[in-house]
Amino acid sequence: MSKAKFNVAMIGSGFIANVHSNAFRQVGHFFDIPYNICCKVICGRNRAKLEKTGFRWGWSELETDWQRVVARNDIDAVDIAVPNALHSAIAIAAAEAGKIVLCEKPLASSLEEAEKMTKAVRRIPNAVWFNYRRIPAVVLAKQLITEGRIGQAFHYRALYLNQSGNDPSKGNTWRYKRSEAGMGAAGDLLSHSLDLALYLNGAIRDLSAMMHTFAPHRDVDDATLLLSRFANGSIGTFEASRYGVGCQNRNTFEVNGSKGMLGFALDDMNQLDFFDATEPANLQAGRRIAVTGLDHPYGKNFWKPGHVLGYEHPFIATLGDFLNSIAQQEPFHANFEDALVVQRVLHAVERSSASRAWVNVDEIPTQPTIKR
Ligand code: SOE
Repeated sequence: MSKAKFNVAMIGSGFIANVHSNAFRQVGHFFDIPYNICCKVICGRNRAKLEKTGFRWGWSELETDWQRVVARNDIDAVDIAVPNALHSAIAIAAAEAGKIVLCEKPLASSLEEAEKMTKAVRRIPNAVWFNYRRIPAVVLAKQLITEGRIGQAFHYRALYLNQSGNDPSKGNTWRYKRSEAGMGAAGDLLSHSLDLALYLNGAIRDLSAMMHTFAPHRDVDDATLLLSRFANGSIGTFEASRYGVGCQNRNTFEVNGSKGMLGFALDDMNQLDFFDATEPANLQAGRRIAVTGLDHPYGKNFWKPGHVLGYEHPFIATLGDFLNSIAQQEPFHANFEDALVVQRVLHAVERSSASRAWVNVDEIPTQPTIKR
């Protein structure tokens, strides 16, 4: 049966555009999708990067003007993989042109923009690339929590550390400029930890945060730490830093509950630690589950049991699930609404750090970003 053509436009040609391009190329090999994905046009400001990424992944056309791309009537979906401050203009224009919209995280460089974007896409399929939600070990953690295997949650603990901030060669890129990124480690790393916490442990009610910059003259946070209270009664600690020297991409979470504990580390992404406190005391011990079996999440999509996955596979799973949700007209997560909740928490983080006070996430006005 010939599949419907699905023409994709990618806005962006940097690191994450390569990861997304791989997902568009690979998704049909691992997921039964009713579409014939066509990597139609890639768009970027930097010609050399555009050609390199475009040719590497076999994009049919190169373009330097995103407005021309979203106006085309032969494009079904627009994928936004550019600096955060550009997300809103592109997403709103693509939505108004009736395109399906995928966007990198964080959704926007301010809460105000994120609200406008979410309003613009409310009638069209939309997705945000919170890729870590679809790591099989993370999906298994969600299943165990939903089944009540850890009981009432007491603590949620998250870390996201890398060492890019301490690298002078990196200091001048868009990620370190407020005008292009909106935030630093908070937008780039903490947003991932918050999305996972909201997915696994539910809503955050209030928080107290500290944003800190180590590099002189830098106008974004290098590190952000926060304490939080969740609606389910548990308490949380989060630390995100680009000065985690010794950590290349350390993304971890732990949950302690009345019946047990769960632990995950991206460094060991195919494993999940589970402690069952309902076992007889003399038999209790932590176990490390290899989440690569046929009965595990996505166990039938990728390789045979015991064959491990890498950083790129959750992106392929995100796309596979999104395309099938479009075909079946079913809701998809993480979408713009989910990312808006993350943006609201990030906004509360910024306000709490500036006021050095606890902030209730749902009571904060959507004022424009405040000066720290
Ligand atoms: C930061 O270095 C980064 O590339 C993030 O931007 C990504 O979102 C994360 O997945 C890996 O680290």
